[in-house]
Amino acid sequence: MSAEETLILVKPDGVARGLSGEILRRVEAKGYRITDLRMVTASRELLAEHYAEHEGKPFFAPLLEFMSSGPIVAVRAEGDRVIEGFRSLAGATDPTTAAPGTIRGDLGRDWGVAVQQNLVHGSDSTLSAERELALWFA
Ligand code: DAT
Ligand code: MG
Repeated sequence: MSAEETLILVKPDGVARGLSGEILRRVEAKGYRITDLRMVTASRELLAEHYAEHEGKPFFAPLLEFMSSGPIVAVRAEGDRVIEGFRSLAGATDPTTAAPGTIRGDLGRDWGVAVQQNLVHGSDSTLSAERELALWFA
Protein backbone atom coordinates (compact mmCIF):
# COMPACT_ATOMS: atom_id res chain seq x y z
CA MET A 1 0.00 0.00 0.00
CA SER A 2 1.41 3.41 -0.98
CA ALA A 3 1.69 6.23 1.57
CA GLU A 4 -1.24 8.56 2.22
CA GLU A 5 -1.37 11.83 0.26
CA THR A 6 -2.81 15.26 0.99
CA LEU A 7 -3.25 18.62 -0.69
CA ILE A 8 -1.62 21.57 1.03
CA LEU A 9 -2.16 25.14 -0.18
CA VAL A 10 -0.09 28.13 0.86
CA LYS A 11 -2.84 30.70 0.48
CA PRO A 12 -2.37 34.17 -1.09
CA ASP A 13 -1.61 35.76 2.30
CA GLY A 14 1.17 33.25 2.95
CA VAL A 15 2.74 33.83 -0.46
CA ALA A 16 2.36 37.64 -0.23
CA ARG A 17 3.97 37.69 3.22
CA GLY A 18 6.94 35.64 2.00
CA LEU A 19 6.12 32.67 4.23
CA SER A 20 5.99 29.88 1.61
CA GLY A 21 9.50 28.74 2.48
CA GLU A 22 8.84 28.73 6.24
CA ILE A 23 5.61 26.76 5.76
CA LEU A 24 7.16 24.17 3.44
CA ARG A 25 10.12 23.93 5.80
CA ARG A 26 7.77 22.86 8.59
CA VAL A 27 6.15 20.24 6.37
CA GLU A 28 9.52 18.77 5.43
CA ALA A 29 10.97 19.09 8.94
CA LYS A 30 8.02 17.03 10.23
CA GLY A 31 9.15 14.29 7.86
CA TYR A 32 6.55 14.46 5.09
CA ARG A 33 7.65 14.27 1.49
CA ILE A 34 6.71 16.90 -1.09
CA THR A 35 6.10 15.03 -4.34
CA ASP A 36 4.66 17.83 -6.50
CA LEU A 37 4.37 21.60 -6.28
CA ARG A 38 3.02 24.41 -8.44
CA MET A 39 2.29 28.12 -8.16
CA VAL A 40 -1.12 29.08 -9.49
CA THR A 41 -3.49 32.03 -9.44
CA ALA A 42 -6.75 30.15 -9.03
CA SER A 43 -9.91 30.82 -11.05
CA ARG A 44 -13.28 31.37 -9.35
CA GLU A 45 -14.44 28.11 -10.94
CA LEU A 46 -11.63 26.08 -9.37
CA LEU A 47 -12.15 27.76 -5.99
CA ALA A 48 -15.93 27.27 -6.05
CA GLU A 49 -15.36 23.55 -6.61
CA HIS A 50 -12.62 23.37 -4.01
CA TYR A 51 -14.82 25.06 -1.38
CA ALA A 52 -18.18 23.62 -2.55
CA GLU A 53 -19.03 22.50 1.02
CA HIS A 54 -19.09 26.19 2.11
CA GLU A 55 -21.44 27.47 -0.61
CA GLY A 56 -24.21 29.60 0.96
CA LYS A 57 -22.19 30.55 4.05
CA PRO A 58 -21.67 34.28 4.76
CA PHE A 59 -17.90 34.01 4.24
CA PHE A 60 -18.15 32.14 0.91
CA ALA A 61 -17.91 35.17 -1.42
CA PRO A 62 -15.12 36.85 0.61
CA LEU A 63 -13.32 33.48 0.68
CA LEU A 64 -13.35 33.19 -3.11
CA GLU A 65 -12.33 36.85 -3.45
CA PHE A 66 -9.40 36.36 -1.07
CA MET A 67 -8.29 33.03 -2.55
CA SER A 68 -8.23 34.48 -6.08
CA SER A 69 -6.41 37.67 -5.00
CA GLY A 70 -2.92 36.40 -5.74
CA PRO A 71 -0.75 33.36 -6.35
CA ILE A 72 -1.12 30.17 -4.28
CA VAL A 73 1.50 27.47 -3.82
CA ALA A 74 -0.20 24.09 -4.25
CA VAL A 75 1.64 21.13 -2.78
CA ARG A 76 1.18 17.37 -2.99
CA ALA A 77 2.61 15.82 0.16
CA GLU A 78 2.81 12.22 1.29
CA GLY A 79 3.48 10.19 4.38
CA ASP A 80 1.67 7.92 6.81
CA ARG A 81 -1.23 9.87 8.39
CA VAL A 82 -0.16 13.04 6.53
CA ILE A 83 -3.77 14.32 6.32
CA GLU A 84 -4.21 14.36 10.09
CA GLY A 85 -0.57 15.36 10.62
CA PHE A 86 -0.70 18.42 8.42
CA ARG A 87 -4.02 19.56 9.96
CA SER A 88 -2.23 19.35 13.29
CA LEU A 89 0.75 21.37 12.00
CA ALA A 90 -1.65 23.98 10.55
CA GLY A 91 -3.63 24.52 13.75
CA ALA A 92 -7.19 25.72 14.28
CA THR A 93 -9.06 27.67 11.60
CA ASP A 94 -9.14 30.91 13.62
CA PRO A 95 -5.54 32.18 13.72
CA THR A 96 -6.19 34.28 16.82
CA THR A 97 -6.85 31.19 18.93
CA ALA A 98 -4.78 28.63 16.98
CA ALA A 99 -2.22 27.11 19.34
CA PRO A 100 1.28 28.56 19.42
CA GLY A 101 3.60 26.11 17.69
CA THR A 102 1.21 25.70 14.77
CA ILE A 103 1.53 27.49 11.44
CA ARG A 104 -1.63 29.52 11.98
CA GLY A 105 -0.86 30.11 15.67
CA ASP A 106 2.71 31.27 15.09
CA LEU A 107 2.37 33.14 11.81
CA GLY A 108 -1.29 34.19 11.51
CA ARG A 109 -3.54 36.81 13.05
CA ASP A 110 -6.93 38.45 12.51
CA TRP A 111 -6.85 41.31 10.01
CA GLY A 112 -10.39 42.52 10.68
CA VAL A 113 -11.81 41.33 7.35
CA ALA A 114 -14.83 39.17 6.44
CA VAL A 115 -12.86 35.97 5.91
CA GLN A 116 -10.10 34.49 8.06
CA GLN A 117 -6.74 34.75 6.29
CA ASN A 118 -5.04 31.77 7.84
CA LEU A 119 -2.11 31.02 5.54
CA VAL A 120 -2.76 27.39 4.67
CA HIS A 121 -5.28 24.81 3.56
CA GLY A 122 -5.00 21.09 4.21
CA SER A 123 -7.39 18.36 3.08
CA ASP A 124 -9.50 17.03 5.97
CA SER A 125 -10.14 13.40 4.89
CA THR A 126 -8.94 10.81 2.39
CA LEU A 127 -12.00 11.55 0.27
CA SER A 128 -11.30 15.33 0.21
CA ALA A 129 -7.61 14.73 -0.45
CA GLU A 130 -8.39 12.61 -3.49
CA ARG A 131 -10.97 15.11 -4.78
CA GLU A 132 -8.79 18.18 -4.13
CA LEU A 133 -5.59 16.68 -5.56
CA ALA A 134 -7.49 15.93 -8.77
CA LEU A 135 -8.65 19.58 -8.92
CA TRP A 136 -5.26 21.23 -8.28
CA PHE A 137 -3.04 18.69 -10.05
CA ALA A 138 -5.31 17.82 -12.98
P1 DAT B 1 -10.21 24.92 7.49
O1 DAT B 1 -9.44 25.73 6.49
O2 DAT B 1 -9.58 24.98 8.85
O3 DAT B 1 -10.49 23.51 7.02
P2 DAT B 1 -13.00 25.50 6.88
O4 DAT B 1 -12.91 24.45 5.83
O5 DAT B 1 -14.09 25.40 7.88
O6 DAT B 1 -11.62 25.65 7.69
O7 DAT B 1 -13.17 26.94 6.18
C1 DAT B 1 -12.46 27.26 5.00
C2 DAT B 1 -11.85 28.63 5.17
O8 DAT B 1 -12.88 29.62 5.27
C3 DAT B 1 -11.02 28.79 6.44
O9 DAT B 1 -9.70 28.38 6.28
C4 DAT B 1 -11.14 30.25 6.72
C5 DAT B 1 -12.52 30.61 6.23
N1 DAT B 1 -13.51 30.57 7.33
C6 DAT B 1 -14.06 29.45 7.89
N2 DAT B 1 -14.96 29.76 8.83
C7 DAT B 1 -14.99 31.12 8.88
C8 DAT B 1 -15.74 32.08 9.66
N3 DAT B 1 -16.64 31.68 10.57
N4 DAT B 1 -15.49 33.38 9.44
C9 DAT B 1 -14.60 33.80 8.52
N5 DAT B 1 -13.88 32.96 7.76
C10 DAT B 1 -14.06 31.64 7.93
MG1 MG C 1 -11.66 22.89 5.39
